[in-house]
Amino acid sequence: FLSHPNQLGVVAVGFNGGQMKKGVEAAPMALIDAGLLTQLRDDLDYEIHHDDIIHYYEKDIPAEDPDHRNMKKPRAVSAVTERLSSQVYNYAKDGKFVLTLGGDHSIAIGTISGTAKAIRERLGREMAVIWVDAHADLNVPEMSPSGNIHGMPMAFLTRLAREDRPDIFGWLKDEHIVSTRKLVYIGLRDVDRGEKQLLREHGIKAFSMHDIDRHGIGRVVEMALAHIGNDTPIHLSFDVDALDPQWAPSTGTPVRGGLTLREGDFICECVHETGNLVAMDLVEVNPSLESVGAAETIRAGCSLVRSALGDTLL
Ligand code: 5AB
Ligand code: MN
Ligand code: MN
Ligand code: MN
Repeated sequence: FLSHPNQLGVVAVGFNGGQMKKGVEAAPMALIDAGLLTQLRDDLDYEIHHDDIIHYYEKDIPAEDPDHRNMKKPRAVSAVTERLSSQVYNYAKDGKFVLTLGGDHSIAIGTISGTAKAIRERLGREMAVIWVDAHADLNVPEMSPSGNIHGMPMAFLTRLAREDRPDIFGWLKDEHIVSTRKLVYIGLRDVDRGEKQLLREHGIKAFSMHDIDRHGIGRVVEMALAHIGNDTPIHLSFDVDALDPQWAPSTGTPVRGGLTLREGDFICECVHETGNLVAMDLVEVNPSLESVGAAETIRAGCSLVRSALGDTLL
């Protein structure tokens, strides 16, 4: 599905407004300083397209941003993700792979809407999303326990949540939307009541840590990919908190009992092997939390991205 499989558009998003903890905006810089892009170029032979800017979107962030429908900083998140959506779209419409380094997970509203639109226009197809996370990030604003938008992106992207105000996600149009049938979760273990109900009601495919314990990661990934079908473009959105805090302690909402780094890498490798991956997000790395674990979390993040881009041994 890529016209230029070895060309990589990179967007570095230093945004933290989808949640309350400072530090996640420093992740793209930390990942790049750790050598991620150099590795992708020198070891995996990608041609990197990057403006060499970490985008903080200062100009897009309004001074006044009162809560709306229980959402915190709704105008800031909306404005930033709207800009990000067109940045991602511009790479994806050329048939380049798009790698986005976050940032908190609210930025997926921008990345996924951008690729979904480009894939529709370029290929006339609906894209699938594989969401690897401890959380479902499917809260409709009114039912969110925190009001933090990083817990809501999939609700807006599937239209389970809707808002018509143009300055608060009203810019999301039909071409940006992902079908609940084309969404698959892996790694869930901390899902809110309302989210569980939505998963059931809409028959959304979800593989929890329980499923992984029962079937093993190999079988779970096989079932996830079978659900999507083998001729569908895939956007992989990877929240580093899917990994167990043992491998990724430096993240805003850690939950014990998660994936090993090897299981995370394995998911990425298998998705790469389909040949259908068109975009990836790596989000929620927060280098300022758990100073001891920051380097390890960054290394884990780099490993996941390399795996998704084809770094297999043989
Ligand atoms: B993350 C929680 N469900 O809505 C909420 O890290 C946590 O992007 C959301 O997955 C975690 O606040 C968002 C309790
Ligand atoms: Mn999460
Ligand atoms: Mn998340
Ligand atoms: Mn988190």
